[in-house]
Order: sequence, then C-alpha cells, then structure tokens
Amino acid sequence: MPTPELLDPDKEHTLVLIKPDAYERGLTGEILRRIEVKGYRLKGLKVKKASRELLTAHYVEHKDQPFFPALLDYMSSGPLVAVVVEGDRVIEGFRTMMGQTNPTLAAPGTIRGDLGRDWKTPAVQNVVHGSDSPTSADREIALWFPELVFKD
Ligand code: IDP
Repeated sequence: MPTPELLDPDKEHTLVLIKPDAYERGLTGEILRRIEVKGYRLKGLKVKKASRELLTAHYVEHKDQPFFPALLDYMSSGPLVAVVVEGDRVIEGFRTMMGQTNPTLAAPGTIRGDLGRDWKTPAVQNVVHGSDSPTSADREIALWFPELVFKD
C-alpha cells in the first residue's frame, strides 16, 4: 500500500477548478503555468467529470439561486481539472489572479479577464473556480481530494 500523500497542515491551500469550458478550450496548461510562475505549488491534480451530487455539495451555498440548475449543467457538461494549490496567502492570491465573476468585467491581466468570454448562457461560464475563504478551502479540498486530507 502506498503511503497517502497528505497536505502539510501548517501551509495554506486552496481548491482551484479549471472549469469545463476552459478544459474544452485547451486552457489547462496556461492556467497551471500562471499558478506556477506566481510561485504557488501544485499539490494535487485530477481530470474528472464531476457528478451532480459532488457539484451540489460543492456549490451548496448557491442551491437556492435561480441559476443553480444551469450552474450544475455547465459544471457537469464535460471534464474539468481539480487542483490543490499551496502557498502563502494562496486563497486570497488566487482570487486576485482569477478576477471577478463576470469575465466581461474582470480586469485584463486576470485569468477571467484575459481568457474568459461572455457566453450569454444561463450560467456564467468563467474559466476557473477558487475557494473564497479558509473554511471553504478546507471543505472543498475534503470534497474533491479526500485522499489528501487527514481525518482524526
Ligand atoms: P465566484 O466563482 O466568482 O466566487 P460565486 O458567486 O461563488 O462566484 O458563483 C459561483 C459560480 O456560479 C460563478 O463562478 C459562476 O459560474 C456562476 N454564477 C454566479 N453568479 C451567477 C449569476 O448571477 N448568473 C449565472 N451564473 C452565475
């Protein structure tokens, strides 16, 4: 049995999703490159077609939003890439790199601003997800990478 690879609890981690639109467009390498040249480290990485069950748990805070069914359709429309990223203040840092939710309004230089388009679909298709707080990061990493997380 291989020893499970565990995350260092003294370091900060965030969950990044390279969403199905970005995977389909071949943007995975560009997004991972930006993360690495910033100085963050990749600690877990998988290509996965997410189930609606997993996505419902991931986006539970939005479950009463009118766009929730469309968000699940979008996020389950094809494979995505889930990544655990490690670094000092990486949660806040990746949110800055990502840019704001609507790619039309996201600043140039950000991932969404440079790579995102306004698809005018019921769910905003915006290339990437990044955890928005330490609590969300812990919860999301446990959902997507249970094999990397210590359980007491
Ligand atoms: P964030 O991804 O920028 O943190 P959230 O508000 O957490 O934004 O929303 C989660 C995801 O739901 C967004 O990334 C986007 O794909 C989608 N979304 C957010 N707001 C809307 C909306 O008003 N209409 C359609 N889709 C939305």
